[in-house]
Amino acid sequence: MQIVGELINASRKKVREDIRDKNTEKIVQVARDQHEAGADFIDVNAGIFVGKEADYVKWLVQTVQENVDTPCCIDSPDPKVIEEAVKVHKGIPMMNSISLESERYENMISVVKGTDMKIIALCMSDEGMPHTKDARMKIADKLVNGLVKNNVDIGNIYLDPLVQPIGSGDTLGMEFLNTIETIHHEYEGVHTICGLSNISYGIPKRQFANQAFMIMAITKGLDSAIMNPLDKKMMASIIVAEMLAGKDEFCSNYMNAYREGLLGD
Ligand code: THG
Repeated sequence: MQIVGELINASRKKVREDIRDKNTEKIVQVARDQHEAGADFIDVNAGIFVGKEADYVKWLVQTVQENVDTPCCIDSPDPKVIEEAVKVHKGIPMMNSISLESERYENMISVVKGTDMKIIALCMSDEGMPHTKDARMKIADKLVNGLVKNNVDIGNIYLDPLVQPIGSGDTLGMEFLNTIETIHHEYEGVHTICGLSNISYGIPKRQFANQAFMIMAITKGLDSAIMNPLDKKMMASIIVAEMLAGKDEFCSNYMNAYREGLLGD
């Protein structure tokens, strides 16, 4: 599982002020904690600062990269913000995200075409957020074809079918999971990713639901996630589920995690 640490996001009350005040020490700590917990990318999102988003995102990219050896996942719906942040990013970033919404699509394509960036592509169009597997797959097909046509390597595409709260419809969990399975069946080499915690929005014991949903998604082939890497039970759930799904040769990750005390009591 490729893990994108989600904690540097201005929608979180805990870091909002640290971003607004450009508190280097606090931001570096959140980046370092996530890196040490196993994050492969550090998501940076300053979307709530309208008009100042590009300035904050650039500062976040530079602050993270000057102190932690991890690429960033630049999280913004605004192509200009992504373009500016990519310019200050060292090495290969992940960009979050393109979608099939026409204006966003056209502008994002010109930022990513022919590059080596890892690209999150949301299954969303001008008609809004799809609820079924079939509606998602129609969008996924156009996104994959469009990106490949613009010289993006298939292995750099991360399709995000978009998780929706189970409380708003009892079919939404399985429609999402079946989309993950079909994507891996149809497009060999494409990655899947999601912000998983949306599944539990509005219900109690959210972590419990998030962990169960992660395990279910791993059985369908989910190979990346935007999540909180400091959630130890979630990290342990991923390790055991990947072993059981046949993604851990000789159970070596599992045994290493056990020896390091990462599987809990
Ligand atoms: N797909 C993609 N990108 C995404 C998302 C997605 N980026 C943003 C988001 N969804 C994933 N990131 C976060 C970051 C923090 C939190 C949730 C998702 C979080 N939420 C608390 C909660 O929900 O209770 C609120 C915390 C607070 O208010 O302080 O921590 O789906 N491609």
